[in-house]
Amino acid sequence: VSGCNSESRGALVVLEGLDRSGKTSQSSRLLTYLEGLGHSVELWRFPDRSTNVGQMISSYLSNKSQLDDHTIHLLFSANRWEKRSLMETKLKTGTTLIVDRYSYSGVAFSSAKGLGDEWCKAPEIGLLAPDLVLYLDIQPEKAAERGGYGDEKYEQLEFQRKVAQCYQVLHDASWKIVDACQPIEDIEKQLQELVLECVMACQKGKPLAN
Ligand code: DGP
Ligand code: NA
Ligand code: NA
Repeated sequence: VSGCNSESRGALVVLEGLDRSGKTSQSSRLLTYLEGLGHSVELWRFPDRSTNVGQMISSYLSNKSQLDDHTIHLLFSANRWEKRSLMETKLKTGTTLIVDRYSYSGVAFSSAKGLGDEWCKAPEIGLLAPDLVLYLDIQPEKAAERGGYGDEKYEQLEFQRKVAQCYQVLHDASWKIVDACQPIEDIEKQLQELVLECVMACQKGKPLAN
């Protein structure tokens, strides 16, 4: 199998990190990069605020509604589940997905509130496993300096400190930790290399896992 053969599958690449770590701009740079190489690629993000569940999440994040911590946790997870079959179809038909946040955000943000790790992980079981997780590593204090936070619920230094600690215990073999305080083009270059290597491995038949 060579190049962008339609028989080969796409890669599931996830970007994770604290708020203001640069995930969103690096995700779109990756999209442009892979498109430029002629790959079939889409940029996704979670929460996907366009669905009914996503609108409930959005309302919660902007403090327009209040929900119990467990309830919102399950909604974030449901929001990933409602995109699972489309995700699988895309990957199997050769489209690479660059995904801005995924299950690791789900576990890190809820365990930062004090919910148990195992309970937080349970609803994520059976979602597709990323081929590569790019963690944009930044100190919470540095992130907070970046033009300040917006007014969404979790954008507070004290809480982001807890989230950072929770992320630290989540990393597994699929993770690559990238220093998010480097110049933006340096980060971009590193991510490009990592993603290209991953896309190639998937094209060569690396199996898709749950
Ligand atoms: P974003 O649109 O990437 O800025 O995400 C919105 C906020 O929601 C951000 O503070 C991270 C948080 N978040 C993303 N995914 C989850 C999740 O699955 N669970 C929880 N509790 N928070 C999440
Ligand atoms: Na945010
Ligand atoms: Na973001």
